[in-house]
Amino acid sequence: MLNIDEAFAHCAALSRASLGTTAPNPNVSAAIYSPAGELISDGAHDRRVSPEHAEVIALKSAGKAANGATLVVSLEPCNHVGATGPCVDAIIGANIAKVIYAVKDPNPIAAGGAERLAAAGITVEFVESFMLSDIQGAWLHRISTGRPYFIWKVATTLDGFMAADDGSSQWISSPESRDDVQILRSHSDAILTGTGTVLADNPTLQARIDGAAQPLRVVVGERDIPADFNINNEGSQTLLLQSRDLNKMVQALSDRDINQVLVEAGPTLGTALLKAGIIDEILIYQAPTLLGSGKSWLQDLGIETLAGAQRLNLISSQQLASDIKSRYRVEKR
Ligand code: AOF
Ligand code: ZN
Repeated sequence: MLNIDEAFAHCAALSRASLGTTAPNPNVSAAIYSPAGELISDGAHDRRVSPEHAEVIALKSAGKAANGATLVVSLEPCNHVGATGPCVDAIIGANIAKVIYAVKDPNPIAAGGAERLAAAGITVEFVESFMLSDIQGAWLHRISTGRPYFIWKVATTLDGFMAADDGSSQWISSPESRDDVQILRSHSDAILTGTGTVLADNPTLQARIDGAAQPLRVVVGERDIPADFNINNEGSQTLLLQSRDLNKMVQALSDRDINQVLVEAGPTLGTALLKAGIIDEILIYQAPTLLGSGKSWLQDLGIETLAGAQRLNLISSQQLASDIKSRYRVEKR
């Protein structure tokens, strides 16, 4: 018997491996199981390899074994001709008996796949998965709002400081948290920062992982960056916006069909983005240290009373060595 939790975990692992490689498309993965519940084949969309959709990759690799089998897929199969033909046609042609999908396709041009499959006599089941929708969360956000998903990443002491009074700030979080940030960078399509951070820290803003997808580096602010700064090195592209207009920045990144933007900025730019309603998620690595005073990661939000507090919704919380990594969805005001 097919174990759907195991099948979804299998798809999640495949999708995670191609995060950051699929924009403007979603991180779809698919697995094909025999009637006895054994894995026959799988596939994940990866634009570094081909424009083929996950379902088609899995079907091709299953060959005749797809006859009468069950297809588990993280997104509703598409019903349109785009870069490739409709997946629904390939599924029907392969004589798949049952399709289980985890997220409904909100993309109007591709939707309607489930009905087409059912009309062709295939058993179709929608089994909602938070895990698989979270993995495709940035894309789902972009498709439904027309804008990228912005994650503001911060590393703080337990009492909420990102630097001591003398300005020292390096290595607040543990090596494990810092490795996690490298993965997060490679899973993002762009990294956003300000000229102030670039001039102060001279960061590379690349994912220091061999063979990883490298995000576009985006710098906002009016100050000039000298040509020999790390941000201008080779290996990934840099977009210097030479402006403080945050709405223009959002437009520029929306126009590039970017799914996920990782904000690695200081408190001034981060707070401005939050106040402008641009931040969708705050990701905090909290280290078990106390400073008592120092530089807060957040500036004045103009809130005077508790009733006016900016609310957040906890998505997940996890221990990374001695740190706590928490992801919060920002409630729109
Ligand atoms: C993907 N990969 O594995 C699946 C997708 O531009 P196209 O023709 O590649 O179509 C993209 C749309 O197809 C996408 O927005 C989504 O609605 C649907 N499914 N897309 O890139 C996949 N299954
Ligand atoms: Zn498709």
